[in-house]
Amino acid sequence: MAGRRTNLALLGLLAVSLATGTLAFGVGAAWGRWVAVAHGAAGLALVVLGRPKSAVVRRGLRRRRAGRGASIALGVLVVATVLSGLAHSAGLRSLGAGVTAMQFHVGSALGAIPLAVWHVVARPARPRRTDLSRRTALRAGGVLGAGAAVWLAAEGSVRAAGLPGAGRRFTGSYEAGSGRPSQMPVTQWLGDRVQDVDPAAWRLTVTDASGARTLSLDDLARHADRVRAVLDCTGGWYAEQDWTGVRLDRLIGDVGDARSVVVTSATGYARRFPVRDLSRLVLATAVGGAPLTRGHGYPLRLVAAGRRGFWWVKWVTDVRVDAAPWWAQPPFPLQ
Ligand SMILES: Nc1nc2c(c(=O)[nH]1)N[C@H]1C(S)=C(S)[C@@H](COP(=O)(O)O)O[C@H]1N2
Ligand SMILES: [Mo]
Repeated sequence: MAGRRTNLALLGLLAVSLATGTLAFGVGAAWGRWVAVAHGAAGLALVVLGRPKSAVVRRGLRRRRAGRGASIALGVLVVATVLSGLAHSAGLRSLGAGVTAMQFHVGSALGAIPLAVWHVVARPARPRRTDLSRRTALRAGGVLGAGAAVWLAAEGSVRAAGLPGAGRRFTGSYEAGSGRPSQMPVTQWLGDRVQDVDPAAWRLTVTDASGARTLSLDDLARHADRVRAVLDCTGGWYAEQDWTGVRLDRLIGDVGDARSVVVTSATGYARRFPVRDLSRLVLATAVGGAPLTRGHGYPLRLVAAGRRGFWWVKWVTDVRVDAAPWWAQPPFPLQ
C-alpha cells in the first residue's frame, strides 16, 4: 500500500530533520553549512510528501478512531514547524507578541516529538522486507532529491527577491551589531539572570593540576590578548566583535591528566571544553575596546570562537581542569 511507504518516508524525514536541526544548533564551525543544507532539504522533502500524505490523512479522518485529535495536532505542529522555518529563512523573523519565528520553529518541533512518538506506537507503519529493494531506494532518493530541489528553489527566490534572508550566515543567523557592541542583543539561554557584579569583590578561581589560585580584575588587566570572533546565537542572530582579555592557556599551566576544562558563571551556568581548546579560548574583559556591559557578562565572559553562543559563558567566576572528557555534559545547557 502506497500510504504505508509514505508514512515510513515521513517518519524517516522527521527523524532526519530533528537530528540535523539539533546538530545545527551544536555546530558553529564551517562544516555546519552542510548540516543546515541537509536540514532544509529534509524539511522541504516533508512538503513534497504532503500530497500523497493528504490522501492518507483524508482516509484516516473518515474513521473516527481514538486519538484523532492527537493526530491532527501532530499534523498542525509539523506544518507550523516547516512554515516558521521558511519564515525565518526568508526574513520574517518576528511573529509578533514577542515571539520570533525561530522560537516558534523550535517550540513547535519540540511539541511534535511526543505526538510523533505516540503516533508511531498507536498507528504503526510496519516496514517489510520488500522495502529493502532497489526500487524503494530509488524512490527514497527521489524524495530527498525533490526536497533538495525545493530547498534550492526557495533559497534562489529569497535571493532573487532580495529578501533579508539572502544575507544570512551559513548557520542561518542574521547579522546584528557587528563592530558595534552596544547594538548587539543581550541573550540568555533559558532562564538565567543578568548579574550585577561588584568589581572590587569579584574574584576568578583558577584550578589546574598544580592547585587553585584566585585572581582579581587587576591581575587580569595585565593581559591584553585580542581575538576577533563571531558570536552566533541559536536564537538566530550573530555579531562579529574584537574581544580583549586573557587566553586560557596563560592562566592554566599544568593540565596533568585532565581531559577537559569547565568554565562556570556566577549563576551556576557552565560549559565543559576539551583541554586542546585552551589556547583558543579567551576570557574577555572588553569588547570593541570598551569594558563589557552587565548584559554581555561584566566583568568577565568567555569567547569561544567557532562555537555557538551558548558556549560563551558570561559572568565567569571559576575555571578548572577536570578528568572527565568534554562530552560528559548535557549537549545543551539546562538553565
Ligand atoms: N551565564 C550565562 N552565560 C551565557 C548565557 C546564559 O544564559 N547564562 N547565554 C548564552 C547564550 S545562549 C548566548 S547567545 C550568549 C549571548 O551573549 P550576549 O548576551 O553577550 O549577546 O551568552 C551565552 N552565555
Ligand atoms: Mo544563544
